[in-house]
Amino acid sequence: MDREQALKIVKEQITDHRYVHTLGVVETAVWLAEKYGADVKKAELAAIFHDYAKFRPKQEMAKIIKEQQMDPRLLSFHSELWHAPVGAYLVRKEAGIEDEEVLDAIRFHTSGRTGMTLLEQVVYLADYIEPGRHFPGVDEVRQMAEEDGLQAAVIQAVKNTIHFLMKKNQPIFPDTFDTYNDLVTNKEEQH
Ligand code: DGI
Ligand code: FE
Ligand code: FE
Repeated sequence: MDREQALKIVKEQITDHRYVHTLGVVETAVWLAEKYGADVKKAELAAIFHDYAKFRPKQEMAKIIKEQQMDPRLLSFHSELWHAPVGAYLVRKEAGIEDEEVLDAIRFHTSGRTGMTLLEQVVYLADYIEPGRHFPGVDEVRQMAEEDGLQAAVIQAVKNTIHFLMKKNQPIFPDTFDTYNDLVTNKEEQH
């Protein structure tokens, strides 16, 4: 599927504000993919579709999580986490995207996971640092993405997310902690 076709499909699913965010993620994901040697076309496609399910009713998402036997723990955590795995499912079903690497980058764009691929890290980080994001710490992560390597920047982004959630007394989804532990543990081995 080409870029224009994909953007047209996504535009119908999300608000104008979220569409502008999506364009920012696309631009950033392409830049990161080029810089760090990920597949640029896959990064572009995953970025275009990453928030596809963001505005689906919670009930519909919960039903899909149960019926498709996704991680049942999702249902006891914040519904903000649901649009990522549900998005991967719906993007295959409704937009016909079959590439497993692209679907995994969508599936894990909110929580991350252990053993994140280069492509998954690119999309995760692009979502965090796209130009429309304005929150404390984002400039530091942007600079790290420029200078310190992909993995160092992803670690900082996960760390900030955990801090942010803890400050709000929100529970942390286990995959989010697992992502942090895994990346910190493997820091020396990967680049
Ligand atoms: O969809 P976006 O807003 O572009 O970004 P996202 O997919 O990274 O979702 C961010 C939201 O997900 C944000 O409100 C925080 C929430 N979130 C991320 N990780 C966790 C989480 N919420 C909980 N409760 N636990 C997590 O581990
Ligand atoms: Fe998202
Ligand atoms: Fe997003």
